[in-house]
Amino acid sequence: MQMNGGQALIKSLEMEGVEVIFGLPGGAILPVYDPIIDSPIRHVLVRHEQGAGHMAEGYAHVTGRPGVAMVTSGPAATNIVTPLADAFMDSVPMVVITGQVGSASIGTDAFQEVDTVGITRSITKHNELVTDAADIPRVIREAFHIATTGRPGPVLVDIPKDIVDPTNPRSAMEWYWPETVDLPGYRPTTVGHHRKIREAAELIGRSRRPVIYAGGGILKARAAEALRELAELTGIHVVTTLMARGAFPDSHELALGMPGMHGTYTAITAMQESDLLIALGSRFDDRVTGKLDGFAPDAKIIHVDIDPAELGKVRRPDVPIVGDCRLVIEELVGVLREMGGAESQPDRSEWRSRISGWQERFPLTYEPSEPGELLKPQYVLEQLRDAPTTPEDTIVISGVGQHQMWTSQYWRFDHPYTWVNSGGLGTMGFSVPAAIGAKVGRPDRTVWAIDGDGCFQMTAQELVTAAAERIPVKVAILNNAYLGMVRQWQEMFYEERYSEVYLSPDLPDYKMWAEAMGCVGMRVESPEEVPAAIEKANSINDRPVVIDFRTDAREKVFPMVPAGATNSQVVVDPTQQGQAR
Ligand SMILES: Cc1ncc(C[n+]2csc(CCOP(=O)(O)OP(=O)(O)O)c2C)c(N)n1
Repeated sequence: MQMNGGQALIKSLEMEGVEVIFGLPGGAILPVYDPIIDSPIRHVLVRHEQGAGHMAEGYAHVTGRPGVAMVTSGPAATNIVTPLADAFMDSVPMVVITGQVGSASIGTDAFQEVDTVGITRSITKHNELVTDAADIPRVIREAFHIATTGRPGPVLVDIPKDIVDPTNPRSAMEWYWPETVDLPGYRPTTVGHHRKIREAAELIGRSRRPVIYAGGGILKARAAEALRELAELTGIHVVTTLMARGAFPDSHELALGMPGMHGTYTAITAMQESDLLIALGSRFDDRVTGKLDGFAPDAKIIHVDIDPAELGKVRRPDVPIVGDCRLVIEELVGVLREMGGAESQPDRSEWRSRISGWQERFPLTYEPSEPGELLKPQYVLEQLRDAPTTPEDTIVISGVGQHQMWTSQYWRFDHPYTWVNSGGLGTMGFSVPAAIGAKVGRPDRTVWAIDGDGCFQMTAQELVTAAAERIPVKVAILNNAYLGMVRQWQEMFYEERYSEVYLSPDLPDYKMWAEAMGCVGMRVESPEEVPAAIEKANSINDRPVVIDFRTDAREKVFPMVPAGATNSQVVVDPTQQGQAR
């Protein structure tokens, strides 16, 4: 069948099962926008291309399917650079299509020309400038294959206007759909090495103080059940990194919560004192290890990752295993069972009692506000989490800053794919658009974005998109009138010299702003008002809701491992500082 390149592009997306594209048109991509009118694919028209990228990410986080964004050339392409970098750091499967100026104009500084593949080379898993309309189906097929296999990540396809423009003979092509993908040199290893898996099982059997260090790779590999089986079979406690929250239920007796700079005391300390770290789909991020020299000095390392480049990148593993986390864990469980299962595990009662001692002495804590004082952000989160109208499997999305750390700490994640967050890049402005994408992917779920007032101001305009498209997300702004996380560092490390962090609680007026964008807006100032506001927000399902919670700016996130310190130097909440460690 004869087609033009634009039609072939949309048809290729249909063939890939794409149900939604997040994007915004412009000159160079216009010919691809035209056939969308005749396609069953839904298009969500964003207000800024950064929003399109984060929506695609949010969609991918909660569905496991690749998110798709489409934008035009030049400034549109540069606007989506941040989401690409974000998705690259957090291994989020995403396909971004950018328009490009016509082939003959490339390199001439034509209107709205940028070197998109050049700019995005180091922040995409793969990117490609298509030069021939006939290549479009193959390139799209390969893009989805690369984005979703092995270590997932963003793939960018740059499309010059002439090869999609029906008025240009260069766009004419004969439609085909490649049955297979042939990419010599790209063959991710999914099955782990049997001998290494056996070595890992033996190491586990000899360890007295092991900890499972679960990372985001568990979620990417759909390995949450396998992880649980491994933990229960061996009785080994699990820490879940910021990216892995939800991969192991927080209510489980073996759950230690989040490790790292703002992790729980017990997760940090158990890793630090362990004799074996079973790192599963985790990457020894500096926010987890603290000062590397002093990190978990006595621990042997089993490191499982689908990406061979991760093994030994930061810390040399004793047992490196390249493979898909789910497949490797399942095989490891099988080997452990053969070796005698739970009965053959050593007596670790002393380790368990040390862990429970830390849990008793150093739980997460904060001082509730006195009547008449401002709200505590942790209190707001507890109320939101425990409200009878908040479903237990609510999807929670955060921005970046103190509110992100409190949300990760105080929410109780008992289900995988309920926590969406910008971990690696730490992108302010992530939460509102990511929440919109998540709600599009899971319209059956309640979706709450917990945002900071600073973050909210970066991408709030996407609530216009949400209102226009009837995507009823809920946003809780923890409005402390500051760039709170930066303020915390200035307070602790710059002698309270608060340079350029004050934002004002009232400017903008968040309630009016929300209403102007077609949302329901509310403001909450005292603890007594909190439950009713949450109940009202949970009951609204025909439009977005924004609650401006006025919170206490003096509140700091604890525990904290100061930058440059080792994890043994974790600073606990002031009320716990006298406790014996
Ligand atoms: C795009 C971007 N710019 C700057 C930063 C640096 N940064 C990290 S947290 C933070 C403050 C966030 O403030 P707010 O959204 O109000 O959240 P809070 O910390 O008060 O909860 C800043 C500026 C960043 N992470 N991302």
